[in-house]
Amino acid sequence: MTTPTPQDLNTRFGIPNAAQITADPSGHPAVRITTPQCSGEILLHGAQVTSWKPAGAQEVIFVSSKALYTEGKAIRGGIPICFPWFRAKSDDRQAPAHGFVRTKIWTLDSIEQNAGLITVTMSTQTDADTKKWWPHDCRAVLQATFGTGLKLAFTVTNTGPAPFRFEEALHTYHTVGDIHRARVSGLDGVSYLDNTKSNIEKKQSGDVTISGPTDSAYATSQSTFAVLDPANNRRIHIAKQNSNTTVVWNPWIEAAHSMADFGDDEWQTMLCAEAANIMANAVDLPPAKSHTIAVTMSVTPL
Ligand code: TA6
Repeated sequence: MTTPTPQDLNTRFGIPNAAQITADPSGHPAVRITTPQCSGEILLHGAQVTSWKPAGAQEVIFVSSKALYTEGKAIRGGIPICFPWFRAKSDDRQAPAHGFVRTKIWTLDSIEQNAGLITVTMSTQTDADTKKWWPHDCRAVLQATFGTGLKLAFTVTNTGPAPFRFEEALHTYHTVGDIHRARVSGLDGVSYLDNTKSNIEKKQSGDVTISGPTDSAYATSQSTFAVLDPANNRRIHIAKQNSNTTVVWNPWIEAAHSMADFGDDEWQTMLCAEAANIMANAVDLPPAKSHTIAVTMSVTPL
C-alpha cells in the first residue's frame, strides 16, 4: 500500500478554514489547525502534537529548534507518546527509548469539527518491525481535541491472544518562560522515585521547583496538577484520567549539552510534566480489552 501524500489526505480530511494537512520538515503529513479558539499542529510522525496555542495566548508546547524530523527517530519536544515501555526497555538496552510508537508514521483516520472543537484521530498497530522489540499484538489510537483546551486520549487495545503489561506516558514538553521560576503544583506530600539518584524514594514537600537535573516519577492517581510559569504569567492546568504516575523532567545544563537535537540553552525554557503509568503502575491488559489514558490542558493567568 502506498503512503498517502499530504495533498491526498488534505483532499480527503481537510476542513476549510479549520484543519489543513501539509508536510512536516521531512515531508510526512502534519495536520495544522486554525480556529477562533486556537491554533495547533499534530504530526503523523508519532501522532505527536507539536503546537497548541489558545487564541490570544503564547505557545504552550515546546519543540526544540534543533529537533530532527526523521522517520524511525524521536522528535525532540511536543507530546511524544511513550509506549509500551518508558525510558530504556528494562530487558533490552538496544530497544528504542520510550518504545516504538513515537517514531512510527501513524494513519490519519478522521478529522471532525464539533462546536468549534477540532478532533483529530490517528491510529497505529504492531507489525513485523515492532515484534523485533515486543512480541504482542495491539492497536493504538490517539484522539487529540484542539480548542481553548487541549485534550488527548490514548487508547490501547489488546488484539492478541495473551495478556500483556505495558508502560505509557503522554510525555509533554511545556514551554516555560524561565525554568528557575517555574513550579509544578499538585504533588505536595506525594512520594516519588528520583531517577537522577538511582530511583531512591523521596517525598515531595510543597511545589516542585527545578534547581538541577530533575527526573522524578510521582506515584499518584490524583487527577490534577499544574505547571506554574510566572515568567509568562500563566498556569497550565492538567487534568488526567487513568494515570497513576506523574513524571517531571528537566535535563539541566550538562545533559542539554549532550543532546545533539536540543539547543544548549533550551533547558531554561522547557519543562516536561506528564501523565503516565510506569514501573509499579504499569498496566495489565487482557486480550480484547482496552485501556485509555487521557489529559486535558487549559491555560489561565497566574
Ligand atoms: O520523562 C523523563 C525521561 O524519561 C527521562 O528519563 C529522560 O530521559 C527524558 O524523559 C528524555 O526523553 P526523550 O526520550 O524524549 O529524550
